[in-house]
Amino acid sequence: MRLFTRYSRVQKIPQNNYNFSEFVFPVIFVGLFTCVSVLISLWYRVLICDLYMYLMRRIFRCICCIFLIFVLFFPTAVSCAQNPLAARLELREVARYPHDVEAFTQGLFYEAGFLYESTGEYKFSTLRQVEIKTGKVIRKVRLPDKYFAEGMHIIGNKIYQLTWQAGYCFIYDKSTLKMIGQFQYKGEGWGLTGDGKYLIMSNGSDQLNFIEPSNFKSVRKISVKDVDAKTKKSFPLRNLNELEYINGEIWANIWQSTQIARINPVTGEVIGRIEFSAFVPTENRNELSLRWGERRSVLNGIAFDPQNKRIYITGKNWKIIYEFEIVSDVLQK
Ligand SMILES: [Ca+2]
Repeated sequence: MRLFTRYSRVQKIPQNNYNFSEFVFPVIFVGLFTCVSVLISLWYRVLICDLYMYLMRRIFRCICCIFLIFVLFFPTAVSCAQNPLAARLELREVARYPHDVEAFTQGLFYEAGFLYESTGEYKFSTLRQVEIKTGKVIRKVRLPDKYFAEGMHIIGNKIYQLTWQAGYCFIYDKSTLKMIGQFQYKGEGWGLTGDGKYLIMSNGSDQLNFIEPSNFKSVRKISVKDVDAKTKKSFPLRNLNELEYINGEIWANIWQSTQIARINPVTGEVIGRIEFSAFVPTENRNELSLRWGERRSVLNGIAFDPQNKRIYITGKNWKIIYEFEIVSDVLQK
């Protein structure tokens, strides 16, 4: 049963708007033709009769009009034509489930009808298995007070859980939630997902690190880049937080924003953004962290059920987990 009918459409990003070389040569050609026409008309103005001059004026005006129309409208037409993928994604909210408001969500993962969640903050960090429809915590382990848990991901029977600044990735046995190992890394840990072969980790910058799960060694890194809608210039997209690998794309929460970026895992280019501002619970909209003076209860948490093509979205201390179905989509390409 469809409980709600809100739609979340992909925000159209004018990246790769047009290939400059595709229209620069026609523009140069028309421009040169116009200049030559002007020179000819000036030459005849001096030497030739008035009738010919009259015809040349008419031709010149027509060429100017064509030139202006070409310059003004051609880039726009190409922009619409070359960005069909982002425009095609459409999500529909199909259900809302309760979410523990004490859960400072840092990682979310779907498997076999359950959600696995990593919650952060010192003294309150946990790893938990959650029943989706009731929000009931089935199993939970607490981390020592000195650790601030971050993103998590499951490969086989192993659960990988990052810590923020401690530099540890803890490994748990999924069937018992007992810690069975750990890796150390440099820098901060934020979000974690996997592409089926490697773990993919964010650290709050624009970098995504692909990591071999057996030894936690870095295999490669990508820099995530978006394009400014006004200036058309590329810029690094920083503050990448919770992650999810969804049918060949990396989806990333952008910290302190209400948007999720869809990222090409090979090039790091942002394919599109999804705006979730309409789904932020009222009580979480302006809540500021007393500790950091910034928005605290932000959108953070993406999980994907590949069998049913469902996406679960929540935020830090939100009381709701949203379930979306993919209505029309490039994910099923
Ligand atoms: Ca996730």
